[in-house]
Amino acid sequence: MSYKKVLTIQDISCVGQCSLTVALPVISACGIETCVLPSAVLSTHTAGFTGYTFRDLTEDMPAIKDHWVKEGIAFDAIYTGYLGSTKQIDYVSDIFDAVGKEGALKIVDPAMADNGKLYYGFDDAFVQAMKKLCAKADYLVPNITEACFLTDSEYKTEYDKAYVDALLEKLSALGSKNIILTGVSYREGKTGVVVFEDGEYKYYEHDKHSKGCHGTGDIYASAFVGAIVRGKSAYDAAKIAADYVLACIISTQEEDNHWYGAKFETSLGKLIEMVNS
Ligand code: PXL
Repeated sequence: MSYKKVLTIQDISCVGQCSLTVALPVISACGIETCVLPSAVLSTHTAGFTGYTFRDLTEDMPAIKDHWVKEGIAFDAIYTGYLGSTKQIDYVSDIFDAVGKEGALKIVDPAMADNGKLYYGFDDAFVQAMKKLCAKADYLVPNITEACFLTDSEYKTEYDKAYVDALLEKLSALGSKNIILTGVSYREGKTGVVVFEDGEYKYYEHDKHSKGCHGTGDIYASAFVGAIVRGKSAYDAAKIAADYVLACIISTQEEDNHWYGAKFETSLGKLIEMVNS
């Protein structure tokens, strides 16, 4: 197996099982060197906690990049998650160009919305900037809500295949090469992911657990990155990530008050097995 080096750019939420505290262990568990560029440090994530601290690291980003360029440091893949401002999106775009090896994979999780709403602190200017970053993505990993914001489409909780196909067409018109659309549910009790690769759609459906958990989008994207960088096809990586997230949700549901994140740690063994098989 060739040893790969990935850079992931997102915040550190010190407590809350999301962003870098998920990406670092999950991608490392896949046997990949995982380097980080923290975009901000928060005491907790912003979904459900109040009064959290927020240390913005935007102005550190170009200096960190310049140092890496000087040292000749480059990455096989770059994966971006939650970013705190439109300026950070511009910096990330430069980082893609400056420290990606020839043919480096760019994976963009446009982490900014869920359940029909933007996360606290995001606005239309951020959505417009994120559209531009999507153009650089080899793999774009949005949920349905993010897909709607990125394509100026109406958010629906009930829809058919024609609605999903239209979202995918519009997302690919933004310039993303391949799209993994998560949380696509066509019938009661089931959900799944659509993989749109080289103009072809494939759907992977699995059981839906009624109590959703916060942070599953970050777990999904991190596991997808781990599997795709280890050489799996987009469909296999999307399936591995879906099966892993489902295992995380099931173990989290055993406890009533674990509302702020999913217990991704206890299923890492299963992820490692799937990535190595
Ligand atoms: O899980 C996405 C995420 C990441 N980072 C921070 C967040 C959220 C979602 O709310 O608040 C700080």
